[in-house]
Amino acid sequence: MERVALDAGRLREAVVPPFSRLDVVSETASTNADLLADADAPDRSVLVAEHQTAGRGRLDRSWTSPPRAGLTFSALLRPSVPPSEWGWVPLLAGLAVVDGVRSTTSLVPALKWPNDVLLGADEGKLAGILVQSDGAAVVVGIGLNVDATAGELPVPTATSLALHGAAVDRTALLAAVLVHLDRRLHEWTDAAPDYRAACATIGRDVRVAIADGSVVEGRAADVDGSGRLLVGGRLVTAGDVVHVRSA
Ligand code: BT5
Repeated sequence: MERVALDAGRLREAVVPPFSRLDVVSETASTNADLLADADAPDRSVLVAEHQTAGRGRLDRSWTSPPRAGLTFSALLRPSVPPSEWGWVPLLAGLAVVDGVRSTTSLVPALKWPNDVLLGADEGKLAGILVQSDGAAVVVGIGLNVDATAGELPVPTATSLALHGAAVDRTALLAAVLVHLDRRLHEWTDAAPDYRAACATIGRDVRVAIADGSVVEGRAADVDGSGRLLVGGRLVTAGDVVHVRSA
């Protein structure tokens, strides 16, 4: 399939500033890993790859996407808010993806706490977010499926904008997501009402698998100032959420 390359010049014109620098590479292992290894990278550096050969998910999972079929990019941030509030970074990134998709298509994705963007009645995974930190900087990586066909997506739970009928210019979409990301990062926790409105997890019965092997079940009530999910009276910092469907 012939796919149009990203236009780095147009992207820079649209987002630098507010971002400090933006590079597009044709291939790398992982944009998150590259930015994390760049100790001198200024606040709001962006790295975009047309293809990742070892894209990372959370824990030891991976993110896979054919060249130019989606957007795979990372932004390095040096937040002025205390690290106790950095748990909001994935939530703000998710909101920025929703904002960017809404402004360039007629589709309205939803969020699954903490790092998934869902689309459609069957809640397919449209985008995933990976936030990593070395204590000084935070790197937020986003993988977003744009043109990918069902056969190209790695798992049946994945979906793309094209599978929902949207034909979108990836350069325009990426510029929109980045502009909204910058805006959401200025709002920080002031974005909480918008997050609650966009988040399909809040108000649902959920099962959360925590990395230590434990499972928390209950109604997801809210997120707090640190980005934690309140489930059945317990605050959860990280985990894999399943939205439990009522019978
Ligand atoms: C995530 O992890 O969803 C975070 C993905 C972050 C990817 C970006 S791309 C730019 C930056 N650089 C990186 O190296 N990573 C970031 P998690 O919640 O652990 O989900 C991973 C799971 O999603 C996999 O185990 C698959 O089941 C599924 N998956 C993999 N590729 C997918 C895709 N293209 N679309 C939908 N689901 C996918």
